[in-house]
Amino acid sequence: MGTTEGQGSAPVPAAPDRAAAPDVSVVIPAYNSASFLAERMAALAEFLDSPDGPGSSELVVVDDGSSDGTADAIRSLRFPRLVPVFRPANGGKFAALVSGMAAARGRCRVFTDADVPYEPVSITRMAELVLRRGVHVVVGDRTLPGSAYAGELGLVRRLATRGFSAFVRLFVTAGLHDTQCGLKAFRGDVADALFPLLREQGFAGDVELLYVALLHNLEIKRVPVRLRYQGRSTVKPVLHAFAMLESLARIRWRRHKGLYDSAALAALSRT
Ligand SMILES: Nc1nc2c(ncn2[C@@H]2O[C@H](COP(=O)(O)OP(=O)(O)OP(=O)(O)O)[C@@H](O)[C@H]2O)c(=O)[nH]1
Ligand SMILES: [Mg+2]
Repeated sequence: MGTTEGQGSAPVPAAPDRAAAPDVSVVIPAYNSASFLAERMAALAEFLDSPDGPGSSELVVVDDGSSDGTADAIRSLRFPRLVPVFRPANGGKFAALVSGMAAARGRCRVFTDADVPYEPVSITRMAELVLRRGVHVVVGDRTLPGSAYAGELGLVRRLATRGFSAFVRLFVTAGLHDTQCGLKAFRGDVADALFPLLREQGFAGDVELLYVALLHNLEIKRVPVRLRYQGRSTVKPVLHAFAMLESLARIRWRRHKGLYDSAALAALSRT
């Protein structure tokens, strides 16, 4: 008897996909990172699969329209659970994260930088909070006891970071001490609703993200992080202070226009 692939017997696509979702997606925005990407991704993948790792995982690596062969470097990565994403033009870190988060399926979604600057064991801590306790957002915080950070930086960078944090804390993110840490984690349903609302890039992207999370009364927890690699510093204190003021004005304007309204986030804050 010939098998009839009729309507009734055909496998149902789409929905079961979620059932196969990994515990954790690690999303990496990569811009002109070809020289170190393979090495850092291999080390990260090894950690994710180790007993210290966060459980089942996938690695989502996003090329942000790089000009140095980063896309080819991503194509050459050989992990079974790699999700490559290619953006045709450079859009900035958070544009890359929006694309990566949309492609990710994990019940917990973590992002960090392509050079994996923090000890990845924090990812496991964050995933526990998200997956076992249902926390909406977990942010790395370089000011918490157990963190290792400040002593390894130069004085100017340290003062710039402190001043910037104090400013943002005062005007934007209430009690959150470190808004800028490049390691953050989200419940999958929170990421799905939150990332499409974001417009800012670079340092303002982190502020916007937390602003929207606080606006919707999401639960935000902090975990300590340990810095392993310090990148070349792109922080220019004075220039960034002005750019920051502009970004803050844009964020307030968007809120005023209702661009951060989200029925999905409003519903999530009750779960
Ligand atoms: N600079 C930059 N980074 C991008 C862009 N798009 C994606 N990224 C990624 O965003 C992450 C952070 O970028 P970095 O340039 O290291 O910025 P940073 O860590 O804030 O600053 P450093 O202290 O200089 O390392 C990296 O993973 C980049 O590959 C972009 O358009 N510009
Ligand atoms: Mg960096």
